[in-house]
Amino acid sequence: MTSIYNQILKAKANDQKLLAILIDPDKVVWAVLEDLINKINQSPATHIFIGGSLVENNIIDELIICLKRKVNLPIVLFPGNPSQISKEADAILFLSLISGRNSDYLIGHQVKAAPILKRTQLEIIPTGYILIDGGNETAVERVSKTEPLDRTNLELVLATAQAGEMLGNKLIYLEAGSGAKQAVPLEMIDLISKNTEIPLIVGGGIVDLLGIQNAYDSGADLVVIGTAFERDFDFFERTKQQLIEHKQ
Ligand code: 1GP
Repeated sequence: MTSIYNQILKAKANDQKLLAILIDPDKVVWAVLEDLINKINQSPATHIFIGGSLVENNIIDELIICLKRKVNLPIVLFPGNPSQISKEADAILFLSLISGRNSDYLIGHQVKAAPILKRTQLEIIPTGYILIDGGNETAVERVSKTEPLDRTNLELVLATAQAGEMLGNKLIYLEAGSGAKQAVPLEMIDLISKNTEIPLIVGGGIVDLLGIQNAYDSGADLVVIGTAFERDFDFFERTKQQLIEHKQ
């Protein structure tokens, strides 16, 4: 079986853009799970990401088992901490919060996670995770107790992404934070994508298909949509018209 990372590399090489729907297990309303699954199946999503900054309940395994029964997309963990590891998923973004200087999120949680991951078959994808100021305090900032990078300091963000690549990360994730007021600036996406080789994930505060398209056009290889889809399962349908009008 081709690994998920190899599929991402192949998509990048062929300029096929990818889209992940992020599901926060804490926010799943089980009564509407069928509806959620149907809408995912009708959406352009290529991946499902599972995770959240807190995830206080213990339902990740159950949720993934339910999703796998009915959705034929790779399920990738996007964990806030080692308690969010599930052997039921296909892969894990093994994140290092390289924009911050909190050692727990740079190496501490990873040390705790390593022996747990060794007992699973999960594909491990080392990911340099960079938090950018999105105009409001987001859960990542609060929970990780790290400062996001200034959205106007392109030089620092680029150096951080390049250091992440040199450290051997296989992906860079530019994150404005879930529910960010402002998404990652397009010029930042453009700069990082042109000056790093590894695939670029962009997420946080993207609220319509036009935002997704703009991120792709600027160089994002994979865009993550969380809040907008969580609030409205018809998100993709609803914003399609707007995109069509924009393109005319
Ligand atoms: C958060 O990048 C993701 O980690 C998605 O953000 O919830 O704002 O879409 P949103």
